[in-house]
Amino acid sequence: MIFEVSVLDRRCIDKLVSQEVLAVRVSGFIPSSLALDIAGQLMDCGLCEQKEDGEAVLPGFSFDKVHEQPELIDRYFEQAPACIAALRRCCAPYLSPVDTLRCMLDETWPAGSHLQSMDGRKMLAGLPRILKPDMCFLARQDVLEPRRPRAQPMRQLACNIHLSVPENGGELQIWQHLLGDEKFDALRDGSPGIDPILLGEPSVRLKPEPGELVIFDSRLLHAVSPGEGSPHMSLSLFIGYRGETLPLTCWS
Ligand SMILES: O=C(O)CCC(=O)C(=O)O
Ligand SMILES: [Fe+2]
Repeated sequence: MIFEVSVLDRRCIDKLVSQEVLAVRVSGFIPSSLALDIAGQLMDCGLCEQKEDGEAVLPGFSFDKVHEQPELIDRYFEQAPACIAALRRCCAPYLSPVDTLRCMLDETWPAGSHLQSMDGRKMLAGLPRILKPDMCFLARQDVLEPRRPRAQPMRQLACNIHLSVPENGGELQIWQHLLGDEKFDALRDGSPGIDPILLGEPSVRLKPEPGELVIFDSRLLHAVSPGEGSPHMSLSLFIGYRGETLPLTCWS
């Protein structure tokens, strides 16, 4: 169910897209002390203001927001380069772990990996997320493709580089379900996601460590349980997979 490694390699992608595993854990993707330092810097840099839904936004926001509010599309693309630069600035003198991940994906995947563009414009990749104690992510499925009829068929993987984790709770839960829109909307009943209580036992439950990279198929229902103690901070992005001989792409 879970593939555990200490170095990212192509098997991590292969096993997820073939559904041999439901989650990949790359422990020590960055050293835990570095993860905690970067978490502190992101808190202090003043750019990480926290939204209601837990998304901490540098100048940018995730493309999901554009689906909800299509009038934001130009702003998304205008802010993308500034957002990538702001994350780099907040991590300095360290490298942004998102840049390290983007490089390693290119090195490990035979056809390479690059930043996703859409209609000739580069997307952003790498958004900090802060879940304060007691906040959770209700169960959701993240799917870019059906809302993009012209897009090539694609599998979407969620990547989270965990920086700081709560002492208790803050577990990622994954259910092996793909709900249709109607069923999903009925179960969420007006809230942004489904209450995990309604879904029964998840197939995967894992508690990330600082510095760990966790990757999973974002189309599967997933949630993060509320934490106690330190805030849960991570850097998140998606990987698009379109086949063995095609490049991977990254965006947030
Ligand atoms: O923090 C996590 O592990 C999950 C975040 C999430 O929902 C996602 O990356 O799509
Ligand atoms: Fe998600």
